[in-house]
Amino acid sequence: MEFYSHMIDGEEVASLSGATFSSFDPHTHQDWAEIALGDGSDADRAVTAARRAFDTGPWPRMGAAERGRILHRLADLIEAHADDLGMADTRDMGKPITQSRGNDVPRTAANFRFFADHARLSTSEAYPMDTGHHAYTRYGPAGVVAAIAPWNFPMMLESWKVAPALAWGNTVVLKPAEDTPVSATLIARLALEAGMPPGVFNVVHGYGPDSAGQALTENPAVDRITFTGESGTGRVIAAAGARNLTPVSLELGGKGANLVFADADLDNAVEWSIRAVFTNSGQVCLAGSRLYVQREIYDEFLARFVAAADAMVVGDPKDEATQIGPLASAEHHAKVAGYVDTITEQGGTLRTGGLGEGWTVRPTVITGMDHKARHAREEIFGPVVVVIPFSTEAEAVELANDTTYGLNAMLFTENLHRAHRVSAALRAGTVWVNCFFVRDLRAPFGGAGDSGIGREGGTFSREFFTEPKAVVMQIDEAADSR
Ligand code: TXE
Repeated sequence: MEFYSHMIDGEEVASLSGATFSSFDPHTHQDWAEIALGDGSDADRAVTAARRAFDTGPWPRMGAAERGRILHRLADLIEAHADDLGMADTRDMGKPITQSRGNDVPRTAANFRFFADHARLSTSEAYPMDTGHHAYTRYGPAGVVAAIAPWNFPMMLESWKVAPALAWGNTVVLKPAEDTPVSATLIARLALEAGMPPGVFNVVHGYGPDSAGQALTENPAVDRITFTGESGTGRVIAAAGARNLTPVSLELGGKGANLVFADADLDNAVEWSIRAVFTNSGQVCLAGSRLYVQREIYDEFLARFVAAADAMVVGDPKDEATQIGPLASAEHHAKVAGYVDTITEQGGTLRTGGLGEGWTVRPTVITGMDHKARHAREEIFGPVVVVIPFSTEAEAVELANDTTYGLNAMLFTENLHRAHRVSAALRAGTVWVNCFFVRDLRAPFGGAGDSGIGREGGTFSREFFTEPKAVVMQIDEAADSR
């Protein structure tokens, strides 16, 4: 088994305690990598390195163009190592290789490229004053950023945090999820190779509570905490941030509503609705796991949807033909299996799917269930969808908004007016019309309610990862100094 250590101050180091843990392959059910198990002392060591690199090192001072060149070199290296990186996430969490290598690797590289260019090309506001003064905004780096990541899109979600933080001149300590540690160490190695100075991008491995994750959120030398994960964990992290008055950005769970209107292009609606809920075996905060279909087309849509779900290939995630791999861990499989086992008890009918071999769950379609049932309200985070009919547009919007989450929604219609009207009425951070998962990295990303606090992406990331400063200058000597 290969050993993957922390990356602290440009060095691959073991934990101070010498402790390790294993990463488990959810398809083979075997340990496949040994990882340094960090605790508070390792997290503190990484924060000290990041602090020093920020306070005295070249990174915050070299300017966005030079940082951008290094980040583009890192993106080149990520693309060149697509096979290793893709396989690391596939072995760590069971994501089909075509998705990790074919989607997550290019999107990781794209995150570094986008934020490198965004920081370099960014403008700031000027405020001409009629008092003989001139004011403008300077966006300086915030300092040391703690990034705490989940396991469902390991390298992609890590880069979504790390790339803007670095592009704006911050230094970073990343704690990847304990289920998916390997790709973070691989990318930290590539960052050094790309020319990033030591201490700028640190990785510390470990668990959350009473471990490296919690220590990062409590360290007063951390200036920003960015977290993606479960809503309950987000509350704990927000409370830790509040104690030090450290700003937090939280991207939490979701229970995406997908509204299919009778005037939709059915082929398109079926294709995207399948992707919306079964991509990454449903382990997606954005999953369209509540599917509301207008009564006029309900039977026809359902028949096509079930047939498409049935046709999906479930199996070994290393096989190029596989569309659905195992769920990420034994614990997570047990959670999802708990929902599958209680479909009838909750008043539902299983139309297709159910538990598969090993830790797989076949694309599972439920009908007949009330909108208030647990399966239709709670984030299952597996390939499980509840299909519910609706009659009117107003009813569809009411059902969609009847949730504590507010991350995203999808709607399918060929009626332009309806598309805009319903998009405006939905309580969600992102609304996709006639598509799913398409991202413009300039657009805000995040959610309302239990789905989080704040937005990231483009200037929204700039707001979070910088400390904006107002500079007011007297430009007219005779200025009235009111
Ligand atoms: O998430 P956690 P878990 C949902 C999904 C899943 C459930 C639990 O439903 O079944 O959450 O998954 C770190 N201080 N999502 O347990 O606990 C932890 O080490 C600091 C939705 O994996 O939120 C890991 O790095 N850090 C989600 C990260 O937080 C802490 C994606 C996520 O772990 C911490 C993943 C603490 N006190 C799961 N506690 C989404 N929104 O996409 C934990 N961590």
